[in-house]
Amino acid sequence: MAPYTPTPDDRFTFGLWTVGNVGRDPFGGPTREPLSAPYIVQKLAELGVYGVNLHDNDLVPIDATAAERDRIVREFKQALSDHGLKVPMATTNLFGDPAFKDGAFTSADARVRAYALQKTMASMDLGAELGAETYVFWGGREGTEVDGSGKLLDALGWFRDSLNYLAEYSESQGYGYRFALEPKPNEPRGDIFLPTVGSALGFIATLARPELFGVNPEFAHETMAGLSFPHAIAQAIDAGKLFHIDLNDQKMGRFDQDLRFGAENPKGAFFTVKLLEDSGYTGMRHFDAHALRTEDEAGVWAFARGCMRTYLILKEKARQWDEDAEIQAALQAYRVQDAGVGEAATRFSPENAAALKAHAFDRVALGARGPGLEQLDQLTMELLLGVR
Ligand code: GLT
Ligand code: MN
Ligand code: MN
Repeated sequence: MAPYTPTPDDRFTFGLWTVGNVGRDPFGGPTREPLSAPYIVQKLAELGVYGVNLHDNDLVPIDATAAERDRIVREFKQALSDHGLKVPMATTNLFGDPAFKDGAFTSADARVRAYALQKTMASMDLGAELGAETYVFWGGREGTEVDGSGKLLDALGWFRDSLNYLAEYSESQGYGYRFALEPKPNEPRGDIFLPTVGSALGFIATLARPELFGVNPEFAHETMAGLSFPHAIAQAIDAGKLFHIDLNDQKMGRFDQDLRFGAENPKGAFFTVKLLEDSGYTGMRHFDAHALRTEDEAGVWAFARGCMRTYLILKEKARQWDEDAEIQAALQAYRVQDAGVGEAATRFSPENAAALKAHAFDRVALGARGPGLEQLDQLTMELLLGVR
């Protein structure tokens, strides 16, 4: 097989809404014809993808009758089994319909909050029927433009109550979902609740069943917040909470671009791949991105192939980085292992603390040491640029 050709073992996934994106934006209508779900399944399987994820309404229109729903789901399941594709993750569209214009779980209207619960339970039923194990909550409309509404604290409480309710529903149905909260700082709302990975992690600790919840960080969303994606996922990994990941790319300070993975910030993409691979992350590598609005259908499949090829190329680069003697020597020199104080700084005891307090450090020498980071970073750049 040609190098960098994906296979299902790579656990790459796309959403129906990603390759199915028709190129609509706030200033113009679609530039591409819609692709049917069974056709998307066939094309993704041909590309070596492992699975396809969906919102309820990516597959079943919001106003479908029960009979229409059953027919659509039957045809979709047939396509999945014909082409050997899985549905690892499902989620709810709680942002498209005007009913959710001022929030779903955090709407000030109790009827909307109840409807959001009802819609999500139906969508969880659908996801379970398709075999999904991860359930994502992206609260796109959960936010405000008008803080004069005074609902900031109430909204977090309503959000918590809804997530607690849905976790119990999942458990009572025996679905066994792991839930992943997806943060985003803004767009479509002026300010979205739980804007960053750190906010979501803090909120999870306040839920009734925190062990069922993790995060679904997205490269573009942390970047929109001016933050580092590798740092965000490192914190999620450290907390044991990286349940899912949305890979794409983004220029800082722009609208949500959802660019092809690695298209804008290959170095950030490299350290993202390296963290996932080094940490032993076993979840899906989901690409939540779409082809540029300029593209036709051929451009859509070039986009999808490109996301996966870039991941695999960077995975190979990460392996080279680990095996590069000069890089490893620079790393070793950077990390000074022995603090010269024996056990005193490794574990608290009154004796250790007394010994550490009595130790004489050469503060000036500590400050004078050059850690070699310029050279280390240049070596990384040269490796990424292909001259090592
Ligand atoms: C929407 C959003 C994404 C979320 C999807 C899941 S929907 O496309 O921009 O970041 O991951 O609800
Ligand atoms: Mn996005
Ligand atoms: Mn996303």
